[in-house]
Amino acid sequence: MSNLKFIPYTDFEPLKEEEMLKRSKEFYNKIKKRRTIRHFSNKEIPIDVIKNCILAAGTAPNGANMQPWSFVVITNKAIKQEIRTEAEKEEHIFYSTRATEKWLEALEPLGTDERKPFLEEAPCLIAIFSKKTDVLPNGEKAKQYYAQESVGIATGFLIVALHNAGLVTLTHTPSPMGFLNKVLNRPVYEKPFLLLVVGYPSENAEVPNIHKKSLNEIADFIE
Ligand code: IYR
Repeated sequence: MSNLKFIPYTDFEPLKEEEMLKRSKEFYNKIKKRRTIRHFSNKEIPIDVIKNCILAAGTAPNGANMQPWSFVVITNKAIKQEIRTEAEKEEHIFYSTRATEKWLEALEPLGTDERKPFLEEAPCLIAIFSKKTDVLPNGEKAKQYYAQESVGIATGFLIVALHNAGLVTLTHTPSPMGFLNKVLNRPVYEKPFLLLVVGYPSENAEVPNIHKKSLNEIADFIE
């Protein structure tokens, strides 16, 4: 690495409009095949694929380049079991008391409930933590900027990278997720952001018959 404060950006690849159109369409056609999966096979994942996808996530734009994230990859059976037990405790309270009638109604098409067998069945869990502050190598504390936004963007990158690598994911958000600090032995300044379940769909995996909004519904063009 050079010591220059700024270096020329030479990685930009100019494209013809036709090619831009083609690539944007191809990408949309690929990403629209991504589905949140709740039925996983127990087939193991090559760990190097996960490592590459996390490297891709780590390229996300973020506040003051502080990269306020930690990705904890769990393939250990006993830890996955412990996470399932703790998540199901929270989910039981969520589904029986915390969630409003309206919220449960909104979840109905997804068919979710308090049972989370995929936390044990899937080969890999990635717990994503957002750092409110970080500890520098000299032991000093450093405030992080836009940590939630940054980690959200990095998580998006990760989900896309995993989809592109031929894997499926479930963005799981047991709430509250404080148990992840305990189970995974993470410092208090790391806040659990979400738990990504990663693997392959089981043979008979099904997905809810739901649809994405049209362009008109999600975008306005002001010229
Ligand atoms: N965390 C619960 C409930 C849940 C909430 C939303 I918003 C979802 O899109 C899906 C589930 C669960 O995982 O079951």
